[in-house]
Amino acid sequence: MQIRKIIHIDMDAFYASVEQRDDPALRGKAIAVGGNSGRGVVMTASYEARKFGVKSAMPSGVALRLCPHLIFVKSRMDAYKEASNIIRAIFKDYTDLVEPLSLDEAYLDVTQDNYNIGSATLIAKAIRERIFEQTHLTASAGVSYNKFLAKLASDMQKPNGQTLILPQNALEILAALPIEKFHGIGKVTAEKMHALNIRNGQDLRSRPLKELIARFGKAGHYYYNAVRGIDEREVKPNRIRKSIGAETTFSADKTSFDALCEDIKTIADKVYERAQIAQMSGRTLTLKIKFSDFEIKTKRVTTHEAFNSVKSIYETAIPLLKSLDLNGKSIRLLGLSLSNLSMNNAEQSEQQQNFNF
Ligand code: TTP
Ligand code: MG
Repeated sequence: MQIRKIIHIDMDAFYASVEQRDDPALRGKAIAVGGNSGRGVVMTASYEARKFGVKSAMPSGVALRLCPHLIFVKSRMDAYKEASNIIRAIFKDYTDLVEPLSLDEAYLDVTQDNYNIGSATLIAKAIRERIFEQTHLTASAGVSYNKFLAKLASDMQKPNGQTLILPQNALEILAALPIEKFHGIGKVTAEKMHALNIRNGQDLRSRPLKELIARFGKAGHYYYNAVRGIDEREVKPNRIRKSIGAETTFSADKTSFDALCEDIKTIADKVYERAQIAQMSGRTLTLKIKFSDFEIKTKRVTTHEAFNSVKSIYETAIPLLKSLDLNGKSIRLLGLSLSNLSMNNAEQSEQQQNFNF
């Protein structure tokens, strides 16, 4: 098997850097992106603020106590998305195997790059230079032979740095690594490990697979491999979603219009829930019906405004169902989907983002 070449790129103090770029008065200052009202939290802090201990997810009140001259800046999701689109286009230029993890970071598999450059180190350098030219923002990169190590490496010389972890150095680096720095080991697991006297990679490596699985379930297997520098996870390019839908195949075919309306309600609920999770809404609603003889009919409608409630989906779906000539034919499947999708507005995605971190 060929050794893979993986790059992990992560922008430096991303939201804060965008704010400092766009407002010269903020440059060189301790700033935090986020609200400083009662329940506000710091989304990210500039490196000047980090010196005082200000960090992501910290309540704003705590941050102000640590750094009284901290300047709070309201987030501007659109500006971050714009920068994110630019960096993603740069990544795609070098390889199709790009897996974004969030707006500001992605894995790239450059085992075979589009330009036949052949060196992941050179590619990472070129990408960082292009990012700076096109966005005036800096990025750090990690280069290694798997995702786990590439991600670890990108954090080792932040900001504006690049680190290579070669197979022959991986074990030594991992042995010395504090357990809470392992990607995939959260706060709770780290505490559990501390209680078991596992404090660094070396401690973790001394534990048998059986014990790790018994203590941590499936994740135990991942930890066991990761600490040995083994991580076979592929770089998976995210597909662009074209539609969000749900459908039901009935256990017994149905003919009653009223019964079908009830089902539509349940399906509309499901579709709306999925759209919420994806933070997307669509302007086209499609109803799909499969008859008992497997004939399929669809009917769709496109509206000016996106469907933003279960009610709007349901109330549009019912006339669609009516307009299909059912003629008492029995139906085995009913489905609804939204297409013509767009991302929900900035504030909503922002809230969602905070949950995700
Ligand atoms: P990160 O890459 O984790 O952080 P960062 O880019 O600000 O800093 P670093 O130089 O250490 O990489 O996250 C990227 C952006 O995601 C960050 O700028 C703001 C946002 N974010 C939140 O909104 N809440 C959070 O808890 C975290 C960690 C990040
Ligand atoms: Mg970052």
